[in-house]
Amino acid sequence: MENKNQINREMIREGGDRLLPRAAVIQDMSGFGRVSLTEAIPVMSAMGVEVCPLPTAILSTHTYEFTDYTLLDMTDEMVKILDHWERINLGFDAVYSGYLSSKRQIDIIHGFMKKQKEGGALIVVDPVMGDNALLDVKTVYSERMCELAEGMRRLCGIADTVTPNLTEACLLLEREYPRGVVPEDEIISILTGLHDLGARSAAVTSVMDSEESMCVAVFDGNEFYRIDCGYVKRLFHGTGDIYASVFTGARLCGRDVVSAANAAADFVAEAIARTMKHPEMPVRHGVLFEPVIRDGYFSKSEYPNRIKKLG
Ligand code: PXL
Repeated sequence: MENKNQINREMIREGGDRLLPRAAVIQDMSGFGRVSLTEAIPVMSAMGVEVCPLPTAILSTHTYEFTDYTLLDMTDEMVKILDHWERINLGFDAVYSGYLSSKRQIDIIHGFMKKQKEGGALIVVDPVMGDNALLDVKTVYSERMCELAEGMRRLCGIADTVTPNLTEACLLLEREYPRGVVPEDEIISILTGLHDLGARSAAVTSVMDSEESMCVAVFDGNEFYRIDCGYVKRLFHGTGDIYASVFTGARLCGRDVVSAANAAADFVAEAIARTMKHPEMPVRHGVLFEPVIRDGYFSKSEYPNRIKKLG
C-alpha cells in the first residue's frame, strides 16, 4: 500500500500525469524592483499554473537605474538543473524564456526547448534585450548585444509565440526603430518578419498606433490584430515581463493567441492604473500588480475586449 502511494505521488510530481499545467520559466531572479521571476511566479501561480523556475542569474535588484547591484551568473548551475530534470524525466506543458545573459545560456536552453517541444510543450520566447528605442548606438552594436540578438533569433526559430517590445523586434530584424506613430503596413511587415524567423505567432508590445494610443500588435499565424492598451505618457518598468507571463499562463489555461494577448494587455493596463494612483512611486520600483491579483483578477472568466483586426 505504502509502495503504491509512493508511486502515485511520484507520478503526479514528475510524470505526464499532472494536476495543473506545468511551465519551465527561464529568467533571472532579481530581489528588488519587480521584474522577471518575482513577477512570473506570482502571476502564473495565481492563474493556476505550476511554475518551475530555471534562474539565469540572481541579482540584488534589476539593472535599470540601480548601480552597484550584485549579480551571480547561474549558467553552470543551469546545466546541472536541466541535467537533473532530465534524469527524473520531468515534462512541461510550456517552456517560457525571458532575460538571458549570454550566448552560452541560449545554447543551453535551445536544446531543452527543442526536446520539450517534441514532447508537445508550448514554447514562448520573450527576447528581453532592452527598451525605449535603445538610443545608445554603442550598446546596440556591442559584441554582447550582437551575440545576444543572434541567439534570440535562433530561439525565435523554434517558438510558438515571441513577445518582443518594438525595440527588441527591430533588433531581431535589424530594422531601424520607427519613431512615433507606426503605420499599419509597417506593423504588418514587422510581424511578418518575426514569422519569417520561424515563430508561429508574435505579439509586439509598445507600438504607438496613433498620437495618443499604444497597442500590442499580434499575428496569430493567420491574421493580424492590434490590442488597444490606451496610453499613459510615462515610463513603466517590468511590464514586458508581466505581459509575457500572463500571456503564457492564459495560453496554458486554454486561450488562443489573440485572446491570451488581450488578457495580458488588460492585466498590464490594470497594474498601470493601480500604479498611477501612487505618483510618488519611483519608476524603478516597477508596477503595482500584486493588488490586481489580490482583488481576484484571475477569477474572472472574461476580460474587456481590446481586439481590433488589422489589414
Ligand atoms: O524587465 C526586464 C529585466 C529583466 N531582468 C533584469 C533587468 C531587466 C530590465 O531592466 O535589469 C535583471
